[in-house]
Amino acid sequence: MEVKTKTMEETAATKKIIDRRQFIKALGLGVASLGLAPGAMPGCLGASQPATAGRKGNPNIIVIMSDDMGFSDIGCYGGEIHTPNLDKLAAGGLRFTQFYNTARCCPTRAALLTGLYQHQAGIGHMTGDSGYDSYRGDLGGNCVTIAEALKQAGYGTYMVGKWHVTKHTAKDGPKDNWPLQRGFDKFYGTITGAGSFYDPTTLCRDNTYITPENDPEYKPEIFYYTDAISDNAAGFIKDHRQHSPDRPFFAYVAYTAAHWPMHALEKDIAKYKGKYGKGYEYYRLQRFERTKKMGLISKDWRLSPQAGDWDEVKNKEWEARCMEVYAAMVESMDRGIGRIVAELKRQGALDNTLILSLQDNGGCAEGMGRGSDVNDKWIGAIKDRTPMFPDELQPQIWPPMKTRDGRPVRGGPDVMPGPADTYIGYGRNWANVSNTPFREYKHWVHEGGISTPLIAHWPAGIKTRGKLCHQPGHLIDIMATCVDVAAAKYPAEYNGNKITPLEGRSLAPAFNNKLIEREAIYWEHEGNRAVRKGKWKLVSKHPGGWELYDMEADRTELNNLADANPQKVEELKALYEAWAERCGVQPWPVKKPKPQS
Ligand SMILES: [Ca+2]
Repeated sequence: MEVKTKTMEETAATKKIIDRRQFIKALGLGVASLGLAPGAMPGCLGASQPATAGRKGNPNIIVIMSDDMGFSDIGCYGGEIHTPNLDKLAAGGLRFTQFYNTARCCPTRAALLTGLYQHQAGIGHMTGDSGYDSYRGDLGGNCVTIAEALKQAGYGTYMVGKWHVTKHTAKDGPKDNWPLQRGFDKFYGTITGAGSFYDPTTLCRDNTYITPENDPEYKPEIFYYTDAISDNAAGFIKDHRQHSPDRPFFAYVAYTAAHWPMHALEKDIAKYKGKYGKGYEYYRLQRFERTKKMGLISKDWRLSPQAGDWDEVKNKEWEARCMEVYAAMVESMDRGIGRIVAELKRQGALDNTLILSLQDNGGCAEGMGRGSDVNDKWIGAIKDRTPMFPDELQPQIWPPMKTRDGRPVRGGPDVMPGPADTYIGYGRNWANVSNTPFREYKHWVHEGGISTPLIAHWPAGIKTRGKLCHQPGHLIDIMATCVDVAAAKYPAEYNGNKITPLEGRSLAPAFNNKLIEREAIYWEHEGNRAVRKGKWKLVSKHPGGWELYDMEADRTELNNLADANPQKVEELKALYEAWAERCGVQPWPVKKPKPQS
């Protein structure tokens, strides 16, 4: 029997929503009456309807994030990869052209989940502890996650996929910073940052480590992590409807596609066979032209320098195969997103669900598994080649490791990527294609490292179809947006801890053709630094000096104006330094503090 009694939290949340509506009504300020004429704000084209038009109740919110993908990979951002489901969300929603992440997995997740810059949230670098509160490698007690904030407003909260914001991954270690202890009602996914798609290490349901073979709740014919994420996300949304039909939900779906290793099912790779034989430059030029034509970038910007010469690639079949598998990984994810959307449609909930889809950093130039000597180290290290027991956890993030049926995992240019016994990255030159038209990669804070698509789809809240928003935004805005549209409260105190004030700005005004007011956006990762204020960006690649770019004239960062405009350099540098001091950024490489005597 369905339990109809509302919890105290729900009742309080409902009261707050009613209070807020009555307040708005009393002021005669229906959000509609605040609407500007279309195009009134040059930053955001075409949105003409209020964010709350036609809404009944607060929306469900789904944040979908993928891993290690470039600005122009998906179809609706100029890519040749088949992503019909994301394209459909874009066609029915709003695409941001200048949305930013932090250039790396852990800091992006920390900033997204908390609405703070990553250093403020305790993840100044990755999950190592450098001895400072801003570099604990663990979410701090001074921040709340979106789940913790929305739970207070009566939301069901679910997480599926990659967590990667805690240093504690031991089976019996502390779990204070695992999803269930940070506000999520249910969790299916991985605690750490990478692994085999056929046997992900730290695979977990709620607080318990599991394997692809011993999970009674998910028994697919073939285990493939991307499918597992999609299916479990759709399952949580289905269960939520069944058990809590009167409450909205928040779901955070963090795919590991298309992070290395290049792992995809053969039937999906087959579709791309021979598709990348024309080499890097051909696809970069195609993407460059399409992104211009689609209005995602200015026609005046020049294309960033080409990495890699296809004519000089020795093993073209292998090199092309790396990108074929990458494309298959992205398409598998897109198909899974289609299954999540189908579940919302089945419930009649798509209309009042805000879906935000983005990427955690730019295309990845790391050379994982690409050396011709990797197998010398990998294969011989696997002495025990017996199959693993169903309950036996995969201990390895990367090789040396074995498959569940006991085969050593291999790499290098003699091994075609895709199957479970391979572990290979797609390399710098394809990452350069992924990041078209921008410079640099994951790790760096030039535009190629930090630029991500952001699709916002919410029929009841965003009435324009297929428009572009050119206002800059950053991950820290996701929490602010969630709190705003959910009529939740970002707390000043939580669990007895004082909470650092929210850094981000709600994106909801952009849904309504209004300006998102902010002073500046900041980046620091591994000594790579940047600040963006209006059209100006000051950026430095560690250990180099400052470069200054006019992002309206030159977002591909090819014309350094630092010498021509030293005054602007000084102004932005002062802003950056004040921010770095305020957020606890340490000089790179971070040196552990001296012990107190
Ligand atoms: Ca990543």
